[in-house]
Amino acid sequence: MSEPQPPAPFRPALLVVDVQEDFCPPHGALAVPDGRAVIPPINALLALPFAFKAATKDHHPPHHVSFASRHPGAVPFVTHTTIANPANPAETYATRLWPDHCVAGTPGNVLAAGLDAARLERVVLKGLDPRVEMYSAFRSPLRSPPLASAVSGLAGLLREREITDVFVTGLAGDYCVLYSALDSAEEGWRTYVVEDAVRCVGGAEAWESKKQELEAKGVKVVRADGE
Ligand code: VGL
Ligand code: ZN
Repeated sequence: MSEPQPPAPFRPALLVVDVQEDFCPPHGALAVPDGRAVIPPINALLALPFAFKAATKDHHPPHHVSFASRHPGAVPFVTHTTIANPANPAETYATRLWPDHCVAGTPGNVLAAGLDAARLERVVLKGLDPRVEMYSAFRSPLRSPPLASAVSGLAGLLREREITDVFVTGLAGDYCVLYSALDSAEEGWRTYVVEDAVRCVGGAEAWESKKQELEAKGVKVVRADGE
């Protein structure tokens, strides 16, 4: 007879990605369709006993490389540009350009009104380096070598707290939520996206294809509303 095994550890973290005024209608500079609808389900999750609850904020300096206004002739939402790794110009990354958004110190940068922020243990900032795009809550897509300024410290916080499972919510499902969840899974955490607590820049249609990409890479898509 083998010894009874202790239960597998389950120490879940809740990650609230970029639920900021600039990503919310009606006035946000980069308002995600129906973006404010993520707030009630996220608040319900924030009331649960997760081992760690953290939010991220997109936190850009003025003239960030992802702003169309930085690139002569570029049109927000339409033009793409190629960004090179400042530490290795051979590594490049193509990215969509946006309206100026989430600039540090502006009203659009703050966590959205009504989000139960008092329950958050940490707010992790990302996108601070004016030279690099950073959708993921963990790091810039430019990785060879990774720039110190483009690694958020989130992975270390999750490891310190011995997190086993990461539940990702927030905005936008087709950008920062997507890349945060993919990096979380790649780092080895069991990773879930709570789909009723997510909205996409490209609306419901965009979510269907991103969902397939997530599931293909081992991320589970779940719901908080039990539907
Ligand atoms: C995001 C576009 C630009 C996001 C951030 O939080 O999904 N999207 N910056
Ligand atoms: Zn941004």
